[in-house]
Amino acid sequence: MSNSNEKASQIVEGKHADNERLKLESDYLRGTIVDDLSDSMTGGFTPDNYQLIRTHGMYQQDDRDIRAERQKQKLEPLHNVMLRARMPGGIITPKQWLAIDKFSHDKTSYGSIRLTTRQTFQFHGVLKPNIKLMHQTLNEYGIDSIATAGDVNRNVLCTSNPVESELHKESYEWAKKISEHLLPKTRAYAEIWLDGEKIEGGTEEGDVEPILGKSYLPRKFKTTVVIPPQNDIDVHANDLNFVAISEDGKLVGFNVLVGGGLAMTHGDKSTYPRKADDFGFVTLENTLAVAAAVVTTQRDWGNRVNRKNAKTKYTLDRVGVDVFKAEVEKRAEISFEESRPYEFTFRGDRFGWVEGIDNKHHLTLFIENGRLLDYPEKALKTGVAKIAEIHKGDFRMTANQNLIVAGVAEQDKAEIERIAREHGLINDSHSEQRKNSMACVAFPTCPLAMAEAERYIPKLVDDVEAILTKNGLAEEAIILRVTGCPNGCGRAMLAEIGLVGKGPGKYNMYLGSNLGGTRIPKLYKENLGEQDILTEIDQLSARWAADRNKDEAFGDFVIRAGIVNEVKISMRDFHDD
Ligand code: SRM
Ligand code: SF4
Repeated sequence: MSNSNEKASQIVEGKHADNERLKLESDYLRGTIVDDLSDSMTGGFTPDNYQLIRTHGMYQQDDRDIRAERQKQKLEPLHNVMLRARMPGGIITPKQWLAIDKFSHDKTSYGSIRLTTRQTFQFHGVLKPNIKLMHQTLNEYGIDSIATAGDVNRNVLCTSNPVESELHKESYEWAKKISEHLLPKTRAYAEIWLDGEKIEGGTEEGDVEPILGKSYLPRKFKTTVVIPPQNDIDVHANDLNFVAISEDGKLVGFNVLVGGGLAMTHGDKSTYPRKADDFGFVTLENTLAVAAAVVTTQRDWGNRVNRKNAKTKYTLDRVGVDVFKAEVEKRAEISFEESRPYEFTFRGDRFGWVEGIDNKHHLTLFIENGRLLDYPEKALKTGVAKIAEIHKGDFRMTANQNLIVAGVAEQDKAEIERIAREHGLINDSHSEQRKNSMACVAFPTCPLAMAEAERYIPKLVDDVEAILTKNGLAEEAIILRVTGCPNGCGRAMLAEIGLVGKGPGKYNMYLGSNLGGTRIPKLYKENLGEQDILTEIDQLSARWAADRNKDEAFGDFVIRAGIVNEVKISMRDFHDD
């Protein structure tokens, strides 16, 4: 650890945000959640517990489509919770899938499963009387939701399709190890949801939570393991990334990237999306120590006064990358070696069948916005459940909200494909544009949504497809992402065209990320309505078609053509005019 003088200079002085009080007073994330559960007068939780249940993987929500109507009837909002599971690397077995399929059907108000941009699933609309049952059902099938939200290290991502090679398998094992290592150690989750025996919290900081501490982290923290050249998990959205480096097909260690993050607040220039910085290479035996050192440095130096500037990306810009890195080396008792060469060239999923080195087959299904539901014309959710009934391998949720049916034997391929086609899970008419488009959840469940996203993008993509075809670009695709507010859950801040919700039907348009996801886009126009967006995309894509260099991607073109300036250093360039 650093000496106290050095440490003091890195700490932001001032009155701590209220979340700090509630974490500290929570007795290691217990709060009074148990009392709230037995209060049948309300469907919701008291304000402190409203925050604390996040660390157990739940958010209190209500259906915004019916909020005004209930208010008119003098009813409280129809409170329910959204659950987000912990699934490092996104792997789920058919047995587990069938259990979550049944629960979502029987016990949630929307009846859907939502695959997220962080390789897991969410249930929306679970009423209070079903919450404990939900955790117990998941637990029976080996699933939990510990630390998938709140000021902790979240679900650890890993590049999808891990059985494709030994390297994938090893990397996935590391994602699990890192997840376990950084997980809260408190028994609060087991006690509250699984009726585990009550264990007294430690008396001194560190007894119970040696890595996270009694006040946990200043803000959410996100970690990945990524296997270049694929950057499907979008490293630059994450606080801590381990880039797999191999020699002769064997994993030898990781390049460590620290300080990525995409959120901002409209009108607040102290907030911005930022790329992660390269700290250097570490060998496998030092990986967990480095993970803990980055987390504890952010724990001790992160801004606990202003939550808007509390993430690791701001800590790095405040104290300096070199100072932060030196502290990590000191705490982990290592010296980073020079980074090993690698390149990210793509981020999309590889749809259809691919064959692994183990002679097994893997089928990637495109799930629009990750929403698995039985629509009148296509029973997507039933289709996946039917596959789960006969599938002998496993499923992998991707960070692009898609689903891989993994580890299929040659003789089972035809039947799985038949079921998938019959239920609309394979649709050969889906364009490259649709497969490269993504949106966050937004309305009606997200309380922070300013504009539609998931419900808007299918029609937007229809229109963009028509525009591209008109401009002679039918075979091309632009990475297009929509988020309902500037928090950036659909990762619009790493899109070639990113639309960020500003108000109902209004979006800011950002341009200029690249195919590898290593460039932050720049604001192009503000407050565009849906028709303005199409007009802009029409004009921009026509210019791209006419003036592009051979094979030049849209995001590279808009920068070369001077349509927007390149964002090299976010703190300096993102908000300049
Ligand atoms: Fe997110 C908050 C949904 C990925 C940045 N996010 C929310 C909440 C929980 C709203 C809330 O706080 O009440 C949204 C719930 C909507 C709903 O009804 O389901 C929500 N975020 C999502 C998901 C489901 C979007 C999706 O369509 O898949 C993703 C769940 C991931 C998971 O499984 O853990 C999701 N969120 C992201 C990402 C993308 C990523 O991590 O790759 C980001 C940007 C990256 C980053 O963190 O910088 C992201 N979400 C946020 C933020 C802004 C954080 C910040 O730094 O300020 C918030 C709001 C907050 O934390 O205050 C937020
Ligand atoms: Fe909600 Fe905003 Fe995240 Fe979309 S980006 S899910 S609107 S918080």
